[in-house]
Amino acid sequence: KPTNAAVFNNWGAKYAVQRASPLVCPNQGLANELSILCRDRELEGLSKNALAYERAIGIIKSYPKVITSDTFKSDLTKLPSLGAKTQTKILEYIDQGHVNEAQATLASERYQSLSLFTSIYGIGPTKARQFYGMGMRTIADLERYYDIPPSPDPERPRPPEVVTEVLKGLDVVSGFTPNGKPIRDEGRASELSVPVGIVLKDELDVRIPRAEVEEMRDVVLHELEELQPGCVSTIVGGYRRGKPMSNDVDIVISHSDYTKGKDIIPGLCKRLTAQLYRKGLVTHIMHLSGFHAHNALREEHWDSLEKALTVFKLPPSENNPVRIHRRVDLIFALPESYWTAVIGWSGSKMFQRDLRLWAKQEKGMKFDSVGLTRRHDSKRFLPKTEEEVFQILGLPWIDPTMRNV
Ligand code: DCP
Ligand code: MG
Repeated sequence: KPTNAAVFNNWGAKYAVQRASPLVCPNQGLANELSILCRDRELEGLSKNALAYERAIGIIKSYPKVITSDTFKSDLTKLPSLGAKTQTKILEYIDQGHVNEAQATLASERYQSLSLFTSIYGIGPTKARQFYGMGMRTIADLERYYDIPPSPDPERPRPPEVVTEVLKGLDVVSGFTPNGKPIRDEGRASELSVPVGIVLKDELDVRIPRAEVEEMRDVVLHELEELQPGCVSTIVGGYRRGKPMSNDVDIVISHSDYTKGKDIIPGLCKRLTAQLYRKGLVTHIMHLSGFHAHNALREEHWDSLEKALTVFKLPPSENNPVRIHRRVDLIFALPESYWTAVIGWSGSKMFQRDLRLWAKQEKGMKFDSVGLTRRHDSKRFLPKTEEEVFQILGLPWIDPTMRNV
C-alpha cells in the first residue's frame, strides 16, 4: 500500500506519526550532528534533553528539501519543537557544515568511553558512567575487571573459535526440565550478561546484511514449523524500515488460527528457544519471559509479550564456513495482538513513542504492542491488519520504510 501523499509535506506536524521519515533524508548531515548531542544527553542520563533533541531531529528527518538560511527562516523558526538553542545549532550547521558542540563532544574522552561501553550488550548509560567513574576507559579495562582473557593478538579481535572457547565458561543454562524447557540460573544470568556482551562485542558489532537476516529467519521458522505448524511471522525492527544492514534480527511470531492461537501461543516461546538451544543455533539466552503478571513487573522492556532475547549462530554452509554470533529477538503475540506487536516492534523508537502519545492525547486510546484499547470504557479493538490499526487511530497510512524518525 503506498504511503499517503499528505504525510510527505507534513514536517510541521506535532507528532512523528503524522509525517513521513525516510531512512536517509536531505538533511542527513545535520541530523547526524544533532544525534551526537542527543546521544550525549542520553549517556549522561539527561533524558528530557535527549528527548528534546530527538524531537528536533524528527522534524529535520521529515523536512523534504535541503535546509538553507532562507527556508530555515520561513519554515522552521516558528516550530515549537525547535527551541532557541537547537535553532542556533542548526544555523551553525548551515554556516559551517558542522555543529561546534557536536565536534567537541565527539572529541571528548568521556563521550568516547561512554559510547564504547554502551555499545556492549548489557551495558546501559548508568553502568557505563559507573565504570567511567571507577577510572575505566577501554575494553581492555573492562576485560581486566571481569577477568576475561584478552585476545591472543592484541591488535585483532578474537578469532571465532577463541570466542567460543571463552564463552564456554559463561553459560547460564544449567540444563532442561523434563518438558524440554531450559533451566536458567537467573542470579548468574544477570551477573554474566555484561561479560558475555564484552566477549561477543567484536562479533555483534558486525552489521547483518538483509540476505543473512532472511536466512536466519528461515532457519528459525523451519524449527518452529516442526514444533508448531501454522505460525505466521514478520521480520520487524530496522530491517522492516528498509535498513540495508541491521544490528540484530527481530521477529514477531503468532498463529494463523485466530481462535486456537490463544492456546497455542502461550509457552511456545520457551519451547522454540529450548529447541534452538539444543540444536546449537541459539548459543546464549540473554532474557526469556512469559505472560505472567509477576514477570511484567520486573520487565525492563516496554511490553508484556512473551519474548526471548538470544545470541544466535547459523550453522556453517559451503559459502560461509565460519559464522559469527548474532543477536536475535523472538517476540510472541496472540493473534489479537499480532498487528500491534508488529507495529510496536517495527519502530522506530520515536515513531512508536509518538504512536502511544497520539493515541492517548488525541484519541483517548491506549496503544502498545499488546493491543489497542479505548480509555473511558476499556473497549479493546481487534485489528485484523496493520492498516486497520492506523485507521482505528485516525492516522494516515505510513509505510514502514517511512517510519525512520
Ligand atoms: N522497541 C521500542 N522500545 C524498546 C525496544 C524496542 O520501541 N525498549 C522497538 C522499536 C525498535 C524495535 O523495537 O525499532 C526493535 O528494536 P531494536 O533495538 O532492534 O532497534 P532496530 O531494529 O530499530 O535497529 P537495529 O536493530 O538495526 O539497531
Ligand atoms: Mg533490531
